[in-house]
Amino acid sequence: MRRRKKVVRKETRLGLSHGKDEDFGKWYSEVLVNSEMIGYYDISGCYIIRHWAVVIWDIMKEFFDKEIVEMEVEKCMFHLFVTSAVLQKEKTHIAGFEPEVAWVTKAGKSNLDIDLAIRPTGETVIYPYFSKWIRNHHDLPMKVNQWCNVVRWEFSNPMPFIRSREFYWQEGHTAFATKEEADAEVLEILELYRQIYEEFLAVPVIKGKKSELEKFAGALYTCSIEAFIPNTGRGIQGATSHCLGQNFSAKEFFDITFQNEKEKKDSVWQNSWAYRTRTIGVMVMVHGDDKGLVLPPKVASQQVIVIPVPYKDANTQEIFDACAATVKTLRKAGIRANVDKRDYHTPGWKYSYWEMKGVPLRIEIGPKDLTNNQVRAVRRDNGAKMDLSVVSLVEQVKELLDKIQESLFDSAKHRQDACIQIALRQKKLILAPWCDEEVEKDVKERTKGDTGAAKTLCTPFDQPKMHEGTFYRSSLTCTRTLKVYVKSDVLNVLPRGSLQRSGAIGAGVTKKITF
Ligand code: 86X
Repeated sequence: MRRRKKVVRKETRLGLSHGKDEDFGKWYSEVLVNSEMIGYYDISGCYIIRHWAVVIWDIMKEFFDKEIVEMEVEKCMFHLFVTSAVLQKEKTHIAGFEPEVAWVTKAGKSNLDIDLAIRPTGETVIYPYFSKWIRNHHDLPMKVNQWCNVVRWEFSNPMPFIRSREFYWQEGHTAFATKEEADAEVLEILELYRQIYEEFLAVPVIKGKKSELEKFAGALYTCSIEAFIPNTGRGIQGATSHCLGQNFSAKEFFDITFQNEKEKKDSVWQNSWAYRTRTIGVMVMVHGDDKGLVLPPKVASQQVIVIPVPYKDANTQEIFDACAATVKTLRKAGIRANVDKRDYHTPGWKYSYWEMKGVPLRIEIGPKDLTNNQVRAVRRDNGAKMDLSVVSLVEQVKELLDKIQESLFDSAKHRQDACIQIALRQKKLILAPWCDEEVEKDVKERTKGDTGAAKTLCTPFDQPKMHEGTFYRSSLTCTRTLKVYVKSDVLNVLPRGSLQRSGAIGAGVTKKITF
């Protein structure tokens, strides 16, 4: 592997000691801590989410809340605790999750009469009340959403935002009279999730449907959006939107029934959907660099940081006044701008500090800029420098912020597309013809190991064209012939993971694709 210099700058001591391509895991946690997004806590898998990250979360939340209000989703706040009796109601659907449930068993020194689980997800907390509140078709649709924290005591290695034992999310739970309404909502919500990733976080995603094997066991079907982390070469689930069908509303589970228009009793059709603070982690992983965070302007807590650059003989007060005026002008135009007035740090130190924190645009104001009625702007994403005239500052800054947002997305999209191949090579997303569940299981089984198994992510709704008669062959050397043949026009995207190590997936596949 390529050796790289430490990026610690001598005069500032603010750099990172791990490069992104050198040790991705260490780079990631260092960036999060140094940029003041998270703090480590004394419980493994738990992290303090600090202001710099909370603001990003709030911006996404504001967008999402507004959109779901349009869809007439109501707000709610259900309880943190579930009794084991109620949790058991979902037994068949949550089988396999039990080891992750955290319990409260004591108050002070005395044992509780009944143990209380801390919600790992809201179904069991919410659906008994759906059962009570829904009586006839006038009560439908019923749509609720809550923003809350949940606890899942995961044992695989924790990672801030990506896999933590306590995390924040929104969970939406809805009930309809018909399957058609539920189907439509699944996609509507999925589109909002795409917008959050692509338009806010500038992270390209693939929308699609999970395989039977990878869907939520309680769902009729699960749709998801999948992102890609080039450094690990792995796909990551970005958010899910499930159609639960009538699985939970059935009599033997939560018994959520209504009188339909013909006065007949019927079970409701349900959906549930969620996205979590993982979104922030994915954004950091995709855009960050060796100088630290790179924030897309739309979610950046500060979009512009103004830095005074006083010179020995220059009029310092005048420079500070110009900085304050600049911030005022920008803020008036709705741009999140601030000035770093600290007089105990050099401008150079401040540059590194705000680069670490990922602020999209830096504006420097020195004596020469005052004379020329201009400011110096420096882009965080590509380091480009330019002089902006004070006269049209707002327009130019807005335009620059839009450009940064766009080019972050474009570059991430470019990197992702370059990694989608109909081949199984190095840290790639695999776009491969789908065979059947037997093969899906086989791939997962044979690739399991420390880097995680290659599992199908989703069937993308957008399907590339494949012509009748196309033959699918692996580009790998064949060591074992699989029973793979393509039965349908369905293509799945597989993360690369450890395929290379096992090296034989898809080998010798020569059957014809039938449409
Ligand atoms: C699955 C399914 C679903 C509502 C969503 O993905 C959207 C929002 N929930 C969640 N799931 C569990 O049901 C689950 C249950 C227990 Cl008991 C657990 F410990 C962990 C779980 N993880 C996921």
